[in-house]
Amino acid sequence: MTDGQIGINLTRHIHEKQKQYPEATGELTGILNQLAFAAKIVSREVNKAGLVEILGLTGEKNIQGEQVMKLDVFANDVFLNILGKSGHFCVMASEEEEDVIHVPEGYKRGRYAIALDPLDGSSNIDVNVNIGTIFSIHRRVSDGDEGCERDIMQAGRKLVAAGYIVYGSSTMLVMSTGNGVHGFTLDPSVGEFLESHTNIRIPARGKTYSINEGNYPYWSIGIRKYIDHLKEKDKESGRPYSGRYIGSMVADMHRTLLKGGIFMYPADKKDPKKPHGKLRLLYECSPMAFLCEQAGGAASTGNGAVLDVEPTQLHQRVPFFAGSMEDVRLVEDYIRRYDDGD
Ligand code: P6P
Repeated sequence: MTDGQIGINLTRHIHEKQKQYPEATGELTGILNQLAFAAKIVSREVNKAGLVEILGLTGEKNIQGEQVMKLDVFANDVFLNILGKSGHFCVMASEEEEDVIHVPEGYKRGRYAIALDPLDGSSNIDVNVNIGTIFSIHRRVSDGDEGCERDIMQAGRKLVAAGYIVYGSSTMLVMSTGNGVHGFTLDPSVGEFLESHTNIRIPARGKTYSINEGNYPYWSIGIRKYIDHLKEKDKESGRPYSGRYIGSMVADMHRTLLKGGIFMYPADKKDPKKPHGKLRLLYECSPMAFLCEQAGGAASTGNGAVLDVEPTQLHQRVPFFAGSMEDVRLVEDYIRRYDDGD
């Protein structure tokens, strides 16, 4: 971009895209702008977290039983307040809240429902590792005054929009409304998200794998054999792959979207309370799967597409394998060959 030439901001990008899709409503523009507004506020706090007391733990635990960092609480409050009063949503869901959240009294109930992980990877906050917000947006399906859980509990295949904000060396919003995946980088000097990554495409095959190897003893045979396969030397197929694991899903998935490879959180036998792995379907796996497929990649539970899973519980977890199409297909083959019937 030459000096003086202002990049396309989020609003203009969505407006341009909507020209191609007359059925799209102007409402998506409003929704994404509200998300961007909340993201700017959270970004400001995340970027100064190292300087102020906000880093401390609240001493409370969220419904997942995880220690809640103060920024978690702050991000949850900011997003739910701004989105709840935006007039776009009939109901909301958050990783930090046990039940769905209704729109405050006196505010319009809108035509959409949103599920959020307000600050994913928060255990990394105090070591200055990238963290992020993940969101998924469905059209309302219920009727009557209040929205309800049914509006949130829809298969990812029906998503209207999804994306994440990654708070790192820069703050980026990466999203899709079903017309490809696009990235916008926050320019703090003008307070705008400017288009920086147009039509992100995941390479068909990658060179890295991303998984918590500490869980190796608890994986199925198929997963262990697949990971062992990636470590074998084979020049022709570009193996051994390099391992890259940050432990913050948004950061690991951001790298996978841009560079290719495969990110995995399989089911494991480590915690009987989490037989399907650690990642949640509605506000982690579904939105990331939507982005992967929109970018030409794939996202699987190991036995089928994540986007085809019909949700049964608000905070349900699913095994997750996502990234380059060929890499995801290969891990599915290993699961079919060694684990089917498990
Ligand atoms: P583990 C962060 O707590 C998170 O939910 C994801 O962001 C991340 O991918 C995963 O958990 C890391 O889990 O068990 O490897 O520490």
